[in-house]
Amino acid sequence: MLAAKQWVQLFLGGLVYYLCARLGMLLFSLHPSNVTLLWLASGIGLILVLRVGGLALPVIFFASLLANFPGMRHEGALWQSWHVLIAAAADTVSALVAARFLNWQLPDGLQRAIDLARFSFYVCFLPTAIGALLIVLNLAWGGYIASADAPGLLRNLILADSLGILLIYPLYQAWPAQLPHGREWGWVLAALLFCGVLLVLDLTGFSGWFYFILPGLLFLVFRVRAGGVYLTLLLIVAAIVALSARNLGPFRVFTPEEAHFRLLSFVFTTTLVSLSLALKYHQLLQADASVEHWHRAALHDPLTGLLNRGGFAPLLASEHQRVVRSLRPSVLVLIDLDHFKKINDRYGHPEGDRVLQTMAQVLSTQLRDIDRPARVGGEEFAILFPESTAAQVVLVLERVRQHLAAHPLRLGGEAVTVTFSAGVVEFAGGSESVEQLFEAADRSLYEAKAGGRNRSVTATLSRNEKPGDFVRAASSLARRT
Ligand code: GH3
Ligand code: MG
Ligand code: MG
Repeated sequence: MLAAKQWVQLFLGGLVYYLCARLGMLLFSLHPSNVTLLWLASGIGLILVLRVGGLALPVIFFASLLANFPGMRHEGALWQSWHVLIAAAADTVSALVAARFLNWQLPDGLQRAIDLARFSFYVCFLPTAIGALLIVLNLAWGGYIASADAPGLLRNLILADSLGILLIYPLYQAWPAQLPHGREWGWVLAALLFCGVLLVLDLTGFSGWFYFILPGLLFLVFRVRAGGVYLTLLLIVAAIVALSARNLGPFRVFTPEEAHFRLLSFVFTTTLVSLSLALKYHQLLQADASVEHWHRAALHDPLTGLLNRGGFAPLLASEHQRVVRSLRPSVLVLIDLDHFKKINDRYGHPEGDRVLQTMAQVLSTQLRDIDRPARVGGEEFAILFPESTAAQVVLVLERVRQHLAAHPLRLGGEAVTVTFSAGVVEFAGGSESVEQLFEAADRSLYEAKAGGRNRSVTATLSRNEKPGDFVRAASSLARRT
């Protein structure tokens, strides 16, 4: 059952639909052909279906029926009602199809510029083409139009109905959050005034100036919230179409001389608008790239290019969560270089930096692709080994040691072998927290240092005991100097 509020919406929606349809026939219809150039009712129909669902369909049908009736006055009363029924059904079907296609193709609505192509095709073109085809066939069959005029009418109906959706739906979506605020309304009024002046110029014979509404609108796009632009657009389009329907304004029949100026104004303003959009797009891309750059910089260590502590912590946290689900163990290792102060003291800080870079490089090349090393302190590294056991990782660390031993660094003309101590902790979905994992690895690292350095010590997390209660199994490895 619908709530009272929805019944009110349904009634008001039907009323607005009827008024928009009548407006289309009275203001935007060409004489004497009666072809409507702007059909805002299609946008209202789409919104009605989106808001109240299937119950909107009889309302649209009825409103369209009422609106169409006077426009299709014909000799035979029976024929008339038959054709008016089909026209109303066509309007109803296209509203339903537009709403279905919108939910299917763009469930979040029209959010990004890139969505506009899909929106134009699925929500504007296809549904209105179905409705327009029904209407044109119906009109041709009823003898309202000559069959030779049918293709032209079909084309105009599709455009007029699509335009209704293009003008109404974004405004609906922008309401009320994206409406202009405070001083932005001033820009909206200025833009409307600017367009009004151009229209008056056009009406007084200065034809062609009208195209300058394009850069005017573009200026507005970069000044006010989207809703202000949509509203301005709706008013301007309605004004142009209403004037043109009376062979007035910028699209009346004109002289060849006027045509040349019109051409120049058109290509000039189109160039200006396209250039401006391309520049804006370039600017957006640059802004994106810079955000990406700073984001990366915030999570990485500039000296080694490895993740820093801030980049490593969320990685460990998400692996910890994953392990809780999969129950396959992973390993956290903390590494601290041995007697690193001596290297700095003896060879200088820059050489010390070079040792850190080499260490990072060795870690990156000796580990699997899925293992993630990070520099979490001065000469401290953390490594996450997903889907591994402590025993496997201790062997990997041994391999790193052998590599370092086999490739001494040349510092100040001397060959120096760098060694490290490591604390290893395996976790497999126990009740320990990420902080407790770090603490456990840190304690094992301390033990490795105390035990003589250049070794790995494994901490075993006890599953049965309270979190934070660790049973440590020291697996010292043969020490090589
Ligand atoms: P231990 O075996 O007990 O770890 O001895 P250690 O000398 O390595 O002692 P400790 O870990 O306390 O010393 C770390 C040293 O690392 C101190 C600091 O000068 C140096 N260090 C920290 N960050 C950097 C850096 O970015 N570059 C260089 N070159 N040295 C750094
Ligand atoms: Mg240290
Ligand atoms: Mg150290």
